[in-house]
Amino acid sequence: MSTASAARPPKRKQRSKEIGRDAGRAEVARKCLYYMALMREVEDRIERKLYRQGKIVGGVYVGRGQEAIPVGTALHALPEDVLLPSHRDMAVWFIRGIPPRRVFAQYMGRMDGFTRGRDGNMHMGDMDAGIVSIISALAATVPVAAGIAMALRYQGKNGVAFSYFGDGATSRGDWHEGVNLASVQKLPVVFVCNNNQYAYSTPIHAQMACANIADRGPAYSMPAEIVDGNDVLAVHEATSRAVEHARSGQGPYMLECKTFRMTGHSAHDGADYVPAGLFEEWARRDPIPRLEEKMLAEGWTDRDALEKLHAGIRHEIDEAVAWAEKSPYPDPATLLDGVYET
Ligand SMILES: Cc1ncc(C[n+]2csc(CCOP(=O)(O)OP(=O)(O)O)c2C)c(N)n1
Ligand SMILES: [Mg+2]
Repeated sequence: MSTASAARPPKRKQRSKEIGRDAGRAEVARKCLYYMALMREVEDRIERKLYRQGKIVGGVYVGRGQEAIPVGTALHALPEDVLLPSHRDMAVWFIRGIPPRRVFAQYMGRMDGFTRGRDGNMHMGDMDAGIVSIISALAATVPVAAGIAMALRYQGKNGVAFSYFGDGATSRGDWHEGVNLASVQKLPVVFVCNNNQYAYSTPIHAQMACANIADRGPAYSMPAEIVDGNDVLAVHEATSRAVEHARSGQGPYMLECKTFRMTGHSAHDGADYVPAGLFEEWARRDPIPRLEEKMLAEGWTDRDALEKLHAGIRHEIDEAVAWAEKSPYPDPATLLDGVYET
């Protein structure tokens, strides 16, 4: 485009198209902010309040600082898609319509949790919402995602499987088997890696010899894209490419979302092995204030609306916790029901 034509004001039709596009981006940003802030609030309550009050019956692993990854990806999922979130992807549940109160009931071991009090943390799924339960052994869900994608194809559905995992999981054998199967069969899988640079206390350079997780993609002839995992709009945009590729029959696609775990591995881990200054450095890239700044700069929101949004979420979560605390514990006599085949 020449400088002269760039300086000319856009024609009316073009201008209204641009306004429409901007309104669309503003709407995506608002949805992203809501789900990221909701995930942060739910996990803060679990990790920093209920756990310390002794009300959580199992371990707690959160995605503080990584919210942009489940949010930016799962917002692209269609009803026929199946998602296999990992242990730092809580927003996936909310985006699929699961109310936070059920998640609180799950973590407190109550009957209204997904496992009816048989498990006290995130080993939960809901096939009605297209969410497969986490398998505790790292990477074990990756071949399952390939199998689900194969089943979707056999059934003549146009669904995509979303397979989530961390950097450490990519050094497990089953990760490679699952990715290989998806690749050779050209299965509709979007692989989403949260590269938070640590697997528990092991920094990534002590865990793998490649510089990037995406470097593993060419071994499987699979496109693999590196994304700023703290920029939710970038994750959202990259996911649209990944989903389009997978849904149109071209096979799997991997997104390596670079991020940082802004807390210990779990609620009982003080993370004193993380070099000084890294938490502060990554706090400055926190995806939530970062999106808020962007929205303010673009004129998509104002400070008042942001304050209302957070107050609304805090209120929603107060009610959800109160509801879950009223849910009963299971009757001890029934604890083995539905756990083993009798
Ligand atoms: C096969 C296996 N080994 C060890 C563990 C214990 N464990 C649970 S999470 C975790 C760290 C995983 O690191 P990564 O895959 O990078 O995910 P992140 O927790 O950083 O999101 C470990 C070692 C496990 N669940 N499964
Ligand atoms: Mg990790």
